[in-house]
Amino acid sequence: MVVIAIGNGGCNVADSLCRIFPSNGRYRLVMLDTDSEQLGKHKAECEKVVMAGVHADCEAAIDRLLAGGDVGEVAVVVCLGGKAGSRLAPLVVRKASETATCVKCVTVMPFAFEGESRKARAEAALSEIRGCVGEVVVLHNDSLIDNYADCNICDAFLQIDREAANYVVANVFF
Ligand SMILES: Nc1nc2c(ncn2[C@@H]2O[C@H](COP(=O)(O)OP(=O)(O)OP(=O)(O)O)[C@@H](O)[C@H]2O)c(=O)[nH]1
Ligand SMILES: [Mg+2]
Repeated sequence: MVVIAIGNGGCNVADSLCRIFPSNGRYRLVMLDTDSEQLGKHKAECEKVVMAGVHADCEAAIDRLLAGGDVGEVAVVVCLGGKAGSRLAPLVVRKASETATCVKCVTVMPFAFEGESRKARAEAALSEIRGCVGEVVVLHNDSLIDNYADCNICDAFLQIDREAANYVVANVFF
């Protein structure tokens, strides 16, 4: 099983995943982002790949990632609405669906307060992802945060990342 976390939010969820369900050889974790500085800050021990802006370079990097014989199952984790995740996740699921035995995707949709353009970017990416993968879990930050209204924003994000990571464990591994 390869878990590919994409964009800063997706990689934050993957950090939580590693805390609640450490790899211990059960899965290979790869983090992808266009932002090398952010990528360097994630605590999980894993492969980290900085994706270049040019489309063809990204495709080549994803091919390298998925090369090497039987990739088996691939799970993609991404928070949609930002530029990196919304651009790269559809690309990754399309490439993975050509080579992997099974591809699953766990997505988190942006808060309504982030505005229409983020929402539109997230929805466009989600519909591309749905075009390539049968199993797509869609979580909503607006619903995830409901239980943490009293927390400060950092604590609330940690909690919702953990909740999203629990969905990854439940839907991807079990
Ligand atoms: N649950 C959760 N959602 C997040 C987190 N960080 C960001 N988000 C959400 O995910 C959306 C995308 O943000 P990022 O993941 O930071 O964006 P990105 O894919 O890195 O893209 P750019 O930085 O714009 O290139 C945001 O609009 C938020 O709704 C996080 O740590 N947890
Ligand atoms: Mg980013």
